[in-house]
Amino acid sequence: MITMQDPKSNRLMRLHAALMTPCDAEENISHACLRRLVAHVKGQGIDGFYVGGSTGEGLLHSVAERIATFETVAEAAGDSARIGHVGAIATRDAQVLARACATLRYDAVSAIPPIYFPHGKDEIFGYYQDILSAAAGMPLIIYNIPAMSGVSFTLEDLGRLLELPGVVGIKQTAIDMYQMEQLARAFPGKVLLNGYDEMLLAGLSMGANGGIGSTYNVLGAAYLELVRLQGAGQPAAALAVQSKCNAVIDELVRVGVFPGLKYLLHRMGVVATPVCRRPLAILTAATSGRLDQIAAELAA
Ligand code: MN9
Repeated sequence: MITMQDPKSNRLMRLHAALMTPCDAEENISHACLRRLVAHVKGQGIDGFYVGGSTGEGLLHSVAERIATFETVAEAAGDSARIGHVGAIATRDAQVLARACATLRYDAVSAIPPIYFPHGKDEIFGYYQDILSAAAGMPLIIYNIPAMSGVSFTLEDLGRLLELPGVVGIKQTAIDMYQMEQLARAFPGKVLLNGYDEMLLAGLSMGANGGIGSTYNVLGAAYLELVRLQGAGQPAAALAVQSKCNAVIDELVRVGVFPGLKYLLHRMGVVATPVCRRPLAILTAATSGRLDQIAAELAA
């Protein structure tokens, strides 16, 4: 187990894989492959799971499917930390999901802001309060991802959210490293998780005390090494590891990150198909760029 910057070692202040959700050829969730993937991620030393987020295609699943995924990961993850992503377009769905995570003894829940409708900030705060009240006692991590949610939180907005009883931290998926540092400075006890893997080193340097990432599914050991090197005061060596990871991320971004990761895991023999739930793409040998070669290198 790694200890991040906080010596008290909060269970949430670590690297969590934004877990993919494997599918069979008909786009149904494959729970057998999901268990295999959890074991694969743990085998790399990663002992935290963020379940049903963007990477997990949670928003493309029904509420019942999302709960079934939470259940399988609860069984498969052992002692690892578990955060359930419960964000939804409808508050009531998010509440049902939060209750399920509470029943399954997840460490925390997390949620994107409500999407599609252009809600005012008060409605968004109400949504988070409703999630907190649905699953009393569940710690909540705000998922700040302006590029995909369309919601831009100012530092003041995030501060207001962090003051709600039960809000323990933020998954900060934003390129604004200034805001990362401002959050770390203003809220030193809070869980601050870096969301863009390609900037993990920058995030840690600007005060993040952990991370959540899609590419931890395949590069988990490398990121753990990066964290170790950064903590040991070896920034140049940490940057070399970051650059190695980013060469893989460059290729994933070229073909589409989530379909690309599914394809990689498929080619590595971890999951049975490269299928994502539509409208996400399904990559083939013809559309997967250099991923066959990268899969062979990662599996070696
Ligand atoms: O959860 C992920 N965020 C998104 C974190 O996909 C929006 C990241 O892990 C990215 O996939 C990754 C590649 O850009 O940094």
